[in-house]
Amino acid sequence: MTLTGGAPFTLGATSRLVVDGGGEAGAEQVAQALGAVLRPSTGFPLAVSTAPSAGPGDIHLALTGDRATLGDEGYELTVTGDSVRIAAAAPAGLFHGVQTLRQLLPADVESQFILRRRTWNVAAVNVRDVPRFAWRGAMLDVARHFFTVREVKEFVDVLALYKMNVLHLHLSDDQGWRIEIRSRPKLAQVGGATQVGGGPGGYYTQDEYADIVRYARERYVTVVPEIDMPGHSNAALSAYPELSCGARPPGLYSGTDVGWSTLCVDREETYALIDDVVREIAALTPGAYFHIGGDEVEALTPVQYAAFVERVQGIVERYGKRMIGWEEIYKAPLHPTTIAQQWRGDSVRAAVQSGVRLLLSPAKKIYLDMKYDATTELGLQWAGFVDVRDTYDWDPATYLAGVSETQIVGVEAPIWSETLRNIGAVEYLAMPRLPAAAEVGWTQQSARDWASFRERLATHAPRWHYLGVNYYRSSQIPW
Ligand code: TNX
Repeated sequence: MTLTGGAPFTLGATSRLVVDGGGEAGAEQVAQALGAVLRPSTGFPLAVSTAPSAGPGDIHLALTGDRATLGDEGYELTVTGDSVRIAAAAPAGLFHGVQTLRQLLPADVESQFILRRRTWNVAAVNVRDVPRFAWRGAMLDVARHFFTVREVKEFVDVLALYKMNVLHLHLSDDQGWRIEIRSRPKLAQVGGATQVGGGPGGYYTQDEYADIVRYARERYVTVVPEIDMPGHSNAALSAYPELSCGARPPGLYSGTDVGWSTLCVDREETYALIDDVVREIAALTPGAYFHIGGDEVEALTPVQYAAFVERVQGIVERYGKRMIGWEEIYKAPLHPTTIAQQWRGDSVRAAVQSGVRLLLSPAKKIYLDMKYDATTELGLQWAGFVDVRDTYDWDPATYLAGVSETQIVGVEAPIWSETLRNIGAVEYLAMPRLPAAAEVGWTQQSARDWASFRERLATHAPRWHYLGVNYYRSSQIPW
């Protein structure tokens, strides 16, 4: 980024959003999205135009960026006294450029009410911005507590604001099954009927899930669905008890113990059910990945576990998806297209040796369900306290001995919801650590600096106030 020192750009009543997208629908949608952000606060009409030339006062979105240097997600932003120009090779890059433009405008731009006397200036600047990692995600556990479609969309809005591009939905666990499976209706109807603490739970119909996927996609966020197996499966077993061969009889569970449940891996019926589930969810999911969980299985032998994971990898691939699983899956023979999601870090080197790539979610750094400090009421603390600096101040490329940058697909911040009963509680733990995780995923290590980050982060609080996003006022940040 270079501040050129020239006169600032001023958005005005006659400014237009001019799209040079070669007829590509995505580019025009990004312009509409920008208009939707700018119109309520400025009160300007900001007409979207596909006229060939942008004039003074216009914001110009152009798909003329160089794909070789910008990829699909990078962008160039040029602000002069005359105009704003965002260039990218693909709509995703334009969308990211738009998020940066939002941040360069005064925080008041996020207001839902017209602020007529405000001046809408943007400093003259040249930005060239390309993500470090391809996978920059957050996981929302909708199984321990259920979150409504509206709540999930609010969460997607926050991801999009920080250029995160993956929403991993943890759709099943011991306490709840959260997605309709038409060939196995009891999974959701019976298995979705409770949550931690015994509330009503809930589940997404397939149409609702598709709606979430579409909403996320419009914001360049890919949904990765997770069905946790063979453990964390009590909700499924309470719906279909015949698939259990465990010591503990399945029934709805609203506690928070882990490790005790498992599908009966030696029965063919189990794989028939998994086939139905993977087939239906894969058909609703445009993204390339299907997450099979695979974590914390204490009720199987290592041989049983490995054979199960290998067989499920085949099912996932039969339905056109690549498998991802929590790091324990390295114990099975994996294909190089499979991803292991590191979280404890004690075992993943073996996975890398088999050619598998890693998604990094080290609990001590980016488990956003950990308490900030001893006074935090929400959250857990098994991995220790995690304040903003812990989430920010580490380098994925050097974090694990024997694992280098090329073996890492990216970083993901999980939010487990044992203690989180609504999206306001999720936001309290996510913010302000989620923007820290986003920068770990986006920005080259050489350009990252805690002293700068904390100053920049502080300026976002007024934006969160306007957006209605809850957050924790960490004492590490000069708010
Ligand atoms: C471990 S991380 C789990 C989850 C819990 C979480 C709480 C992982 C793969 N499994 O079942 O919700 O800790 O922090």
